Parts: sequence; structure tokens; C-alpha cells
Amino acid sequence: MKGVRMPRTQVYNAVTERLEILDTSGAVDEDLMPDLDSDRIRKIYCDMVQMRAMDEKALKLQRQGRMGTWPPIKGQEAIQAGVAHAMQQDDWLIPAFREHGIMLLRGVPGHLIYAYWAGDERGSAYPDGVRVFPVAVPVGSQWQHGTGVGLSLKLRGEKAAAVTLGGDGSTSEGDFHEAMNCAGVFQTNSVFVIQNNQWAISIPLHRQTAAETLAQKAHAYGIPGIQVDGNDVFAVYSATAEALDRARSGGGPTLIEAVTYRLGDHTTADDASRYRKDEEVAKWEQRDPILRLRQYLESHGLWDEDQEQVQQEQAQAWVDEQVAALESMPPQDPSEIFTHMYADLPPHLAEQMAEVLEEVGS
Ligand SMILES: Cc1ncc(C[n+]2csc(CCOP(=O)(O)OP(=O)(O)O)c2C)c(N)n1
Ligand SMILES: [Mg+2]
Repeated sequence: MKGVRMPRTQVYNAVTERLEILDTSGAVDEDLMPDLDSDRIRKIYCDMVQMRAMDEKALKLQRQGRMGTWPPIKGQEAIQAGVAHAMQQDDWLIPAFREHGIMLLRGVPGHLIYAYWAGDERGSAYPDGVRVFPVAVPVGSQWQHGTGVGLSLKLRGEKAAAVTLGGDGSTSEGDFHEAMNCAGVFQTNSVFVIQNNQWAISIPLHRQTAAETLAQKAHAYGIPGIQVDGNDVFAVYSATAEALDRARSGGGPTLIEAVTYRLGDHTTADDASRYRKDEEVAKWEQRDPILRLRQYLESHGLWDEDQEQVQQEQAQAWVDEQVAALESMPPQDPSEIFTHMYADLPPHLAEQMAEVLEEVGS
């Protein structure tokens, strides 16, 4: 029998794009600039300043024994502000544990964010209508919730999307891959944003993956993936707005990798100087997302020193109000330890609750 020629053919070819709009000097590519007016850009800046003030105060409170363990968001404000500003009223936010800034912008009161990290379960009891999931400390678990909420919105025919955030480290969990796969198969109304801050506690990115980018992983699930400069609020906003449009209009999920850097320790229980170099941190401090946006505003005549002073004072005053609200909360009833996470308590927790209540005699 005569042999045949069976050439190897290319069955798939993938390109992953990176989007940058605002450079480190505060200059922008006007062609790529999203449609945001001056007031809105000033508001985004003020939101980022407020996040930084909230973060810095929490670190001080922890040192004074007035706060539990706090994971700082310093350096990651552009992602959180950019994503929040691209979202609409009916969209859901599914956070992990380093998302205080975006939770705040999506309607969780600051003193409740503090309360959660001070060990008070009432910190998860958000006001009605706030479409935010509780903090998820089990690394990666939130990705699956984001697929589930996105599927639910699709099945209900809601013109809304589920936006899930998580760290680079969480992309090594099976949960992440299952969530992306399921979202792709069912074309859920989901947007997934990786806050790639390049460290998972002491594990650097190159120990997390051999892939050049995290965004390219989207190809494996048949969904669009894009990398953005995560310290560039305009790039984050633009990529998220595009992904949200797609999700809301039945176009399916998107994976966004926002590359940033964790300027602080992993949490207040960590000392990052034991595993990473000062020079690396110093290099990223030069790329501070707040500084970058301020340079943009100043160079466009939209901001000056007096406005900066006023905004810093307002942010401090707001933080002081949140601390006062936190510290004036009446003592918690022990039964509340169980009440704010599940709509219906699973049997093992119902049992634990009965035991606790018997012990404290209430
Ligand atoms: C399932 C699980 N494994 C381990 C931990 C301990 N842990 C907490 S945060 C973290 C690293 C997370 O890194 P990354 O996803 O990059 O998020 P980042 O802390 O950088 O925001 C680990 C291993 C955990 N909370 N849950
Ligand atoms: Mg990380």
C-alpha cells in the first residue's frame, strides 16, 4: 500500500495584547483615551487618595492593637478604581481579600470594611442593595462564585455582569481553572480581573507559572484575555468597560490581567523585607498609580497644590469618621458570628451555633 503525506497543521494560533494608555510621566495616548470627562477623572483620583488613606490608617490601627490582620492595597489603587468606575449600578462584585478599595466604591461602608478586619462579623452585613459578595479568604474560591453569579445573571436575562477579582497566586488553584472553563462553556456574564501584584506572600510570579503572562491562559478556555498596565487607571478602565459591555450583551466572559505591584507587606503579619529586595520595591514606588494620575491631572491644568491639600484633609476626615463609627459599634451578640455569611445556615454551622449559644448562655 502506498503511504500518504500527513502534514502537521496549525490548529490554533493565539495573540495576547497588552494595553497601556497613561505612561509613568503622566502623558497619555489620546487615541486610546476612554471617554471620561475632567470631573470624572478628578473623582477617580480622589477615590484613589481616599483608598490610600483608608489603607494607611488601618496599618496604624493594627499597630495600636485596634485592628486585626490587614492586607494592604498600597500600589493597587488604579486597578480597584478603574474597575469600579467601569461598573454599573446592577453589576455584582465578587472580591477576594485585597479588594477594600473597590468594595468601598461599590457601596460597602468604610467602617464595615474595618469591622471585618477587626474580627467583627458584622463587617459582612452590607446595606441592602449593595451587590458585593463577602470577603473570600480561601485563595481562589471567589473565581467560582464569579462564574456562578455570571451564569445566574445570564439565565435571569439581567443586563448585568459579575466582576471577580483575585491575585496572581490564586491562578494556580484548581478553582481558577474550573471557573474559567465553566464560564467559557456557558458563556456567563462574567469579567475576571487578576490583580497580578507579582507576589503570593513570599512566592514570586515565576514560581507561580511558566507562562509569560497570566492573560494568555484565557486562550485555553476559549475566552478573550488581555493584559493591562495595572498602575494605569485609564487602561484598567478601558479594558474593563469593554469586557463589561461584552458580558452584559451576551458576548461571554473575559479575563483581564492587570500587572501591578504589592508595595506593602502581604499583611500586617508579614515582613516582606525578608524575601524581596528593597531595590525592587523602590523601582515600583516610582510607578505609584496615584502619583501617575496626579501628574496627568496637573499637566492638564485639572489639579493643583491647593486642591491636593483639600483632598488629603477630606480623606483624613473621612477615615477618622470611619474609625469613630467602628469603635462606637455596640458589642456584638455572639449569635451574630454565624449570621452574615449564609442565607441558610449549613447544618454543621447550625450545630456549632447552638453549642456556642449554650456556652455563653444566650
Ligand atoms: C486555599 C488557601 N490556601 C492558602 C492560603 C494562605 N494564603 C493567604 S493569601 C495567600 C497568597 C495569595 O496570593 P495572591 O493570590 O497572589 O494574592 P495577593 O495576596 O498577592 O493579593 C496564601 C497562600 C489561603 N488563604 N487559602
Ligand atoms: Mg499576588
